[in-house]
Amino acid sequence: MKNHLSIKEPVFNIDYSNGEIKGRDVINPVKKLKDLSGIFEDMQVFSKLDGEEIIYEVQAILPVKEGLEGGLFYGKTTILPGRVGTEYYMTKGHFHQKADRAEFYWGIQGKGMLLLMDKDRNCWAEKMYPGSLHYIDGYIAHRTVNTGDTKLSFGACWPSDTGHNYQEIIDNGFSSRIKEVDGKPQLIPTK
Ligand code: S6P
Ligand code: ZN
Repeated sequence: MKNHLSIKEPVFNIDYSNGEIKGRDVINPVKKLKDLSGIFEDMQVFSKLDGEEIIYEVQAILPVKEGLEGGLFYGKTTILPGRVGTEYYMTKGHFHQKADRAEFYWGIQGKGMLLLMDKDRNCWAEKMYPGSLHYIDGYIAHRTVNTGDTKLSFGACWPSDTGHNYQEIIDNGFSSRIKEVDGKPQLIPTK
């Protein structure tokens, strides 16, 4: 067989200042406030806000078909700064569909918290900042929260057969929430 020697440019590039991915076939789902109904605790405040406001954006590279075993997916999430009442802007959060699949997160810009919850609904949080690195074990629900006044961006890498279980969080939520109390972020039990 003929060996085609060649040196190629990488398929993707990352801007280290904000995590932005450049390359082919990068998908870019956007979550607006209206997509996050039932996620924030204060429904009254939520209902008065502009549903068209963007809360977070994801850029993701899915090089193989979703569900295929053995591949990896890569994503960058940016959460805007803001709050619904005292609760900071955050992602929907999920367990993994194949619940034993783990994931890495790492902080890129801004500051926030990674909210984690095990199957027994015990919650804890890890601080996120540029350079923070987080191993999210299987069976652990995860949600990210922007506790700063600038954008929070973080990277993620997870197996391509992971899938996402959002329903469990829509039905039962997290047992704790990150709210601003006395001017600083605190982990508060859900009402
Ligand atoms: C995927 C990974 C992230 C999130 C993203 C948005 O396993 O955890 O890319 O999808 O941060 O959060 P969510 O909860 O809306 O999927
Ligand atoms: Zn995940």
